[in-house]
Amino acid sequence: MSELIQISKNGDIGIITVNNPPVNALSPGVPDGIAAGLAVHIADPDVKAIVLIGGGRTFIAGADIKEFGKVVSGQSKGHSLLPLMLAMEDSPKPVIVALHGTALGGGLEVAMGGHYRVAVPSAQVGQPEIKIGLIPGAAGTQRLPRLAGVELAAQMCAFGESITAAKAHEAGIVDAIIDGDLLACAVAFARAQTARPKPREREIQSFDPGIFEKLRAQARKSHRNQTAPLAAIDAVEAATVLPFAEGCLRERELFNECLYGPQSKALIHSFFGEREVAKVPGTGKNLPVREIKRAAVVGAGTMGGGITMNFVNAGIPVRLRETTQEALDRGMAIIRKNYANSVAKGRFSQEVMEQRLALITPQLTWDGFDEADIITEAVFEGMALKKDIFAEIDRIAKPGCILASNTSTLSIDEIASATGRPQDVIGTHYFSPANVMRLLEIVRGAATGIDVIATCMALAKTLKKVGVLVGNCRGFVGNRMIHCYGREAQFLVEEGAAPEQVDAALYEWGMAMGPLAMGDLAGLDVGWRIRKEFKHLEVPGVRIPHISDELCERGRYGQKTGAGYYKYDENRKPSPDPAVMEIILEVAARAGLDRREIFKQEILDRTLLSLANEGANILEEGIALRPVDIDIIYLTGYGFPAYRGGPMFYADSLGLNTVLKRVEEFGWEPAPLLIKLAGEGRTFAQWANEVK
Ligand code: 3H9
Repeated sequence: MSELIQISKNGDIGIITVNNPPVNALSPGVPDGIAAGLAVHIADPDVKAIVLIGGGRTFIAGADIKEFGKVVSGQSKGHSLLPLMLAMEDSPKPVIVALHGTALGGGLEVAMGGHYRVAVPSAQVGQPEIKIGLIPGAAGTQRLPRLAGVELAAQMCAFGESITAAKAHEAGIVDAIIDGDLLACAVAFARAQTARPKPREREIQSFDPGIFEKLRAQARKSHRNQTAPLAAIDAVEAATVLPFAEGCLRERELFNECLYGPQSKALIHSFFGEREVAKVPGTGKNLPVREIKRAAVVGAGTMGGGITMNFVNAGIPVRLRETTQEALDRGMAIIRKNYANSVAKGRFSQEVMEQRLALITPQLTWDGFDEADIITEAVFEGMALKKDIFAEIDRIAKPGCILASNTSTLSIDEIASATGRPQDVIGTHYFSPANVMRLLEIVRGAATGIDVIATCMALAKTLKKVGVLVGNCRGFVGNRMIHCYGREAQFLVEEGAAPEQVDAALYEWGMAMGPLAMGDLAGLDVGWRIRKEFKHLEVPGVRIPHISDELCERGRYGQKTGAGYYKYDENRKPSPDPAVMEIILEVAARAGLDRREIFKQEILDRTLLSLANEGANILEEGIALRPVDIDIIYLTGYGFPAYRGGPMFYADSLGLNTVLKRVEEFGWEPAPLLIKLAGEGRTFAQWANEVK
């Protein structure tokens, strides 16, 4: 038997244990090992029933996702799990599958091959394949409707959300919930089944309950432009019209379409990318991190309020300081309103809301800041103001306290220079709305201690954020790149496109919203303020966009003033505003531009490729650790569609030669790394593997 699988016996019950840490994925050797274990127990006359269980923290969490890339590139033939499942179901002895942790994807499919399933209350089951751009590929779409009913099965396969053991029990996926030792109880359960006829789900036929069109409409909305959810619905629908074996063939066809399509590659890149960004050279299990038990936040504006909510949501009490009672009351009222909205939507109870609010101490003083383990500054983007605050908190904070700035653009080193402890100063750049967006850019200053970095990476996890380490430069990674993207969007408008045309092109391509609408949402005045701060850095003769600043000069800051690139009604619904077109024409005339017709492809290339070109500079300067870090920043903080993998993955998928050609056509300065890689016919991903 391979070391991935152990077999043993408990009296007349044969046991097969899967041991492929950390998540017991169905890597090569695991399915064959289970099949071999099954054959041994079937051949053993003393064995009356068989239990399949996962060793360690979980049952099988699915196929080994790393293998899919090898199959697509032809390095591996891959192999079907169907023979294993048929062998389980055709076993003359009952097969009982014992579930704990997460039985996901291929894991749930293997479990459904057994005759019975038992689970501990904390177990979760699901078919999450659509999250990596696939559909269940080992009869999940055919067995689940037969076990759980068509509607629940279609929902689980189309949207990928797991369900609890209790719900699985209610739906008939799980036959018994085990309170007590899982293996001992599964063995007892198995013993009780030895004399009973074994159910064979595959012989049941499902029927269409008339839900598929509704589900398709829902999937088109919730998973805009994505192919896998619709393929999953097609496959479940096949289970209602075809016999089991033919349904499995249809499922395989649809699975392969997804596997060889571009979206699964991008989503798998995103799955591993989210985990890779957590790996920071020099940090690791052996490096002790500082304990964060109390936090303090300076500034109760939009960002400070959102940051406060993050801490208290994780059970960390916060001292929240403002300079005026009015600002403090306004900040607390917004926090209260956000929580009340969550209660109204049923996300948590009023009691939880009150508990969270009770963890916030709103105040006008520095009281208690000397007890905080981390102080986060979240005031306006002004260097002088930030330096004053850091000098003050340097005087108050206890030794070892982390001094964090939420600055989105300013130099962490300059901010740190206002303190006597630059090793404790770091940037923690949250994204608006800070209580919702998953990204946390962690900005390393020249002197920032490695344990401070490790602590903030761990803190990101505690706050349920994706922490990405970046270097210190103007705008860091995300905003430095978005500056290029926004600049091109404005240039396109100055040269002839309407704002709604630019936004529609990028929205249809998959961005959560267009760049100009995004500016309106974030507040155009934020960038305006920053540009004023950096006015001295403008290079004479280099073209800069003017529309956003012109809008701000006229009090059009975006949604918050009811007008920006669009005008907004009382429900914040945007509509094009002729007044904006007048401003655009005025700016264009002043710049001497001959407005022309602009097509969609130009909009897409100029905005999206500007991200990749600047990303290449960022990589070469070492501001981002790897191309995937840039991708994850864009997927989790900027509404870039995960099924396109992120700006660097997207550029790789177009081919860097093509990207370079376009960059040159647009008259931009190409990043040296882009020139080099395009010349060598390589990708950012290949470069990253070599410099590792
Ligand atoms: C499928 O099953 C298709 C089928 O229909 C069959 C078709 C033929 N493969 O997330 P974590 C790694 S598709 C390979 O940090 P957690 C992960 O990269 C699959 N590796 O832990 C990480 O590695 P590292 C359907 C995997 O406790 C380590 O394990 N299944 C896989 O926060 C720990 O992971 C899914 O989509 C995998 N399947 O969460 C489930 N899973 O330490 C995907 C994990 O080097 N997995 N790794 O960074 C998950 O959702 C979460 O990992 C899970 C645990 C909830 C299981």
